[in-house]
Amino acid sequence: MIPFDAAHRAVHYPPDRRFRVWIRPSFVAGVAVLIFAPLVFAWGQAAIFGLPYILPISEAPAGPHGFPLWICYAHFFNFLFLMMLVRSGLSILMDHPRLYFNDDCTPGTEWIRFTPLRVPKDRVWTAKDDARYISPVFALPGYRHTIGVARSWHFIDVYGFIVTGLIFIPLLFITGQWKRVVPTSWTMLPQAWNTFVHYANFHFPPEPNGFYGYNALQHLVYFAAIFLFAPLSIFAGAAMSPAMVNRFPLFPRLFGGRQGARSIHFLMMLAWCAYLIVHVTLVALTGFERNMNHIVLGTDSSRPLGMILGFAGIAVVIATWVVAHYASWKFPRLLQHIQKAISQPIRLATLNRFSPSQRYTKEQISPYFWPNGKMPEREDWKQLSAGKFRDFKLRVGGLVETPVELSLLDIQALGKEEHITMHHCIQGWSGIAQWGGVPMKTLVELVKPKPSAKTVAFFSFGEGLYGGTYYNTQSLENVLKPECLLASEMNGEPLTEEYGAPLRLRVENQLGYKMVKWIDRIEFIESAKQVGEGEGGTNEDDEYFDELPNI
Ligand SMILES: Nc1nc2c(c(=O)[nH]1)N[C@H]1C(S)=C(S)[C@@H](COP(=O)(O)O)O[C@H]1N2
Ligand SMILES: [Mo]
Repeated sequence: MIPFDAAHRAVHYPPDRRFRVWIRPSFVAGVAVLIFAPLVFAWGQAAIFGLPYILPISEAPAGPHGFPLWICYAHFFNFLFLMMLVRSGLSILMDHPRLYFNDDCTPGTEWIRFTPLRVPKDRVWTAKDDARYISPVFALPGYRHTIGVARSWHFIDVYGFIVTGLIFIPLLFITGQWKRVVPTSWTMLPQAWNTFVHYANFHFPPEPNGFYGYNALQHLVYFAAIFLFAPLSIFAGAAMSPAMVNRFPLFPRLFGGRQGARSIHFLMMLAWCAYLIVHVTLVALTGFERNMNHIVLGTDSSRPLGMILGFAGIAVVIATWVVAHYASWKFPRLLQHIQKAISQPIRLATLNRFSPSQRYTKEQISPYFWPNGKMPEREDWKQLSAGKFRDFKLRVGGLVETPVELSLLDIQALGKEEHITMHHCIQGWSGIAQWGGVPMKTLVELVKPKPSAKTVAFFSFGEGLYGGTYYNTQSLENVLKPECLLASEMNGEPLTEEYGAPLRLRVENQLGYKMVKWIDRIEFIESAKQVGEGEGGTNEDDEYFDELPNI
């Protein structure tokens, strides 16, 4: 259970809960043109030539028609999962309430922000400071900085959504039902336009019985939802994964980069919501009872049963939001473990095998890099920092043949590599920087882990969000991959206090919270279960983050 004590209230239920949306004016203008241009054409055409003729749709039950039960079930589960995805997605969004089309996420370059705040320039303003509150009426679990739990829901539901699709789409093609939603002739395009001209002029075109066929516009819109919105949403989501971006840097470029993918993922959410509103309105206006019998019961009658069961289905979906809200606060650990039980095996078999290999240039280095985490308050760190870390000794021990204590000079003598890489914070922002330091592989070879050592734990001078030493763990296998550095430099300069002096971890196929800043000591251990609450790190213990965040 998440205790709602003063510390948690300050994070999740802050005094400042204002909600503001700002959109860049040029973006508003662009969208207005995109919406109004077709409307103006449709009004002009109707005014000059009258409403266009629409080919009648055959009512004869030739070819695939009707709604088999698998379509009715797929329809219900899509609705259930999509609503959960939207609601948990909103919680995730509010943890970094700004969207960009540029990978550096410099404040002021966003095209939309959901915060009334401007980033102050006269003091450190971390990404966590920037997180905003959202009401649990709209988001799952809502409140502020609940991204760990929100991600558990988002992933559990996306597996549900994908499985529904993996059953639905093959069945469409096996049963011939695909002909009802895939355009089969070019004449459908002008017919769809003609139908649009009718709607745009507030005139209902002749309505075919949906049991046998849809009008051309409806046909195309269903096609778009299944074969365009769904894959685009899923692939734009995957293009935000650090493991994907670091192994296949070209993939996110399909979406205009890592932040482009995030923006498109959000715009797809808006597209789903717009679709839902128009779809439900038209279902209601074109013979509600009959339409509900089609999709709920799979029959073509006009009795009220389908409508009643349909409302019951909607009530069930709303009930899942209430249950999910309750579960989020009462059983966050269980949710985290369910998510892990599904995700971890999949990620170990897929994303985790990729070795990072990024190619960014000096010109791509971000002019701004969001800081995150709580600056250490420990006296020894402050004194070490005052002495430029000349007296600092990194202790490396645990299950190793040769425990060592290394000064920064000793570490420098081990060699240096530099990589320009993209950082991904779980909250959503990214940034490109050049990191310099000794490869973790060199350190591992120096200390010679014993065969039982499978995990490396990094302990910080700093504290976690709710206090206690900040730590995180990595599998030994992962720190041996290329690009994993014990970094002492950022953009060619020694690490500053803010960015993790004297040492920080860089492990590019994972999210930012796995990269401990202000490293005090390193310990080789058997399993992450031996440290803290055993979930993999401070954020995993206290904020319900994933232990293996390749996404
Ligand atoms: N010690 C410590 N390390 C930490 C954190 C922290 O809170 N404490 N935050 C992590 C998170 S969430 C991120 S995104 C990165 C941020 O690194 P940056 O400040 O260089 O952007 O540091 C990670 N390392
Ligand atoms: Mo982060």
